[in-house]
Amino acid sequence: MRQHIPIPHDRLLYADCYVKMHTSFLSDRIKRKLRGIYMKLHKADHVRGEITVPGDKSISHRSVMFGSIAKGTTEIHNFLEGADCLSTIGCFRRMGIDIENKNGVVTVHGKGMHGLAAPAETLDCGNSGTTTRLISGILAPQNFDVTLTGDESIQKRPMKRIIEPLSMMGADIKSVRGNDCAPLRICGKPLAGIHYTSKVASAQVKSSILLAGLYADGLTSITEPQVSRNHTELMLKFFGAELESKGTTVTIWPATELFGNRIDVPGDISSSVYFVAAGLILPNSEVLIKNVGINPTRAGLIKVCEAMGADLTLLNEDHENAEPTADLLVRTSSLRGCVIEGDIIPTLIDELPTIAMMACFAEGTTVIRDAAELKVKESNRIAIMVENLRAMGADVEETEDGMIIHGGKPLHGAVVDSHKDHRIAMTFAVAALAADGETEIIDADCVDISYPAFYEELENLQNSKRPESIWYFSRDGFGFFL
Ligand code: SPQ
Repeated sequence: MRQHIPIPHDRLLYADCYVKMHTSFLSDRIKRKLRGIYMKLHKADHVRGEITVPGDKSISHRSVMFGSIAKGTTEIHNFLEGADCLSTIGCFRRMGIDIENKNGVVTVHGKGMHGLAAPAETLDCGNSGTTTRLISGILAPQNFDVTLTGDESIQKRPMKRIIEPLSMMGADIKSVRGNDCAPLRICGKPLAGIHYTSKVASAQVKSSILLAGLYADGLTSITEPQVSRNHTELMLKFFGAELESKGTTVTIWPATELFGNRIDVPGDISSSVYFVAAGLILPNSEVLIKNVGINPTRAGLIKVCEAMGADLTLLNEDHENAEPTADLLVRTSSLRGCVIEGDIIPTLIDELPTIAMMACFAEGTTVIRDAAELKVKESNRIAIMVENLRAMGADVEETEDGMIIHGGKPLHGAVVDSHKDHRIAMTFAVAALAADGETEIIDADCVDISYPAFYEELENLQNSKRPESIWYFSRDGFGFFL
């Protein structure tokens, strides 16, 4: 029930505190060290409070990359200091770009489109597919040679999807082991524009081609089966590039210069999904997630929550900037199953593991299809989700391109393997709070890839107070929820 009564925001109703993690008596530093080998979680009574999730990973990567090849300074506020984005910073520093990281602001001193220097050693992209694929598009047209690699997972992820179109543009890019995976050897060459029709809706493929197209002779365009996230298009335009998006096709004109700018990175909707899920499936819960990016090419989660009957409200919507934001207010809900397929899939691809877990707590059946891309992420996210959900007692089937989840069966604690995939670890940390007994997550420290403070923040919400009133600002005026 929503009431409009003037109660100051700082008057909080204190709830009982519950400490649910075995390790809660340890300092955060020691907890982080132990996490790789030891993370046990137990059922929680609720999650309550306010949270600000870290900056968007996709936008953080792009702001460093584009800032490096732009002229002048790019100041990045709310940059995500996760391992993936730090890998991107590391790569550009090795190519002579001065990048400062002080007091939460990353400053990139760009050297222009032809200012990168040949790195003395192999570039290490760590665990980051975004770094590997986008940087390849920037490196293919340079006048130096370079080798790119990454961790065990990156060396298994498919790179043919970028090798093929970049080669069509004239690039000399090869998989060193001949298996279409990293390490990649790129010998810089002049490129020519092409029109490419991609078999997959992938922002990484699209961005790699568009970045190469910035340097190419003539127009470059790409058509995807569905529209993937458009952060590259929005940010390149903001930095002065000429692009046009029509339906599922994006065209880029060659550029002579980009210009650095200030970037305010919105909170990552892919990091918010864990708190959305926790707030919806745990009893007596209410979570306000502040300043989340709701770019329509990323916000499929909101539509699915609606279809599942979730109590999710968007507050303080801000559409002033190219990347719109809102606060997400979620409350305990009776969820129902739904079908997730087609064009919506690229807009929630990274949220699907968590949505699949949420579906276990919904009445009825949830069908996820057209999501075969999940198999080639940091892990095979279909197989791993099915394996781990089953270990916790869920009724779930693996399909060629998704999952079928029969909800309503209570979950119990189990040992679940994250396979060093950050999204799997975070999904099962939330599942653990809603399951009976104890859940142990193997290689739980992989959350550092995108959300280093995840476990502490999840724990805080279990101990947190219920915000008595939440101020909001919407198109209809001011108000607050009680
Ligand atoms: O960077 P990486 O490792 O590929 O990260 C993931 C993730 O879950 O964090 C995928 F594993 O996100 C991708 C996302 O799935 C980030 C991304 C981007 O920034 O352009 C786009 C998506 O991948 P794709 O292949 O659909 O373009």
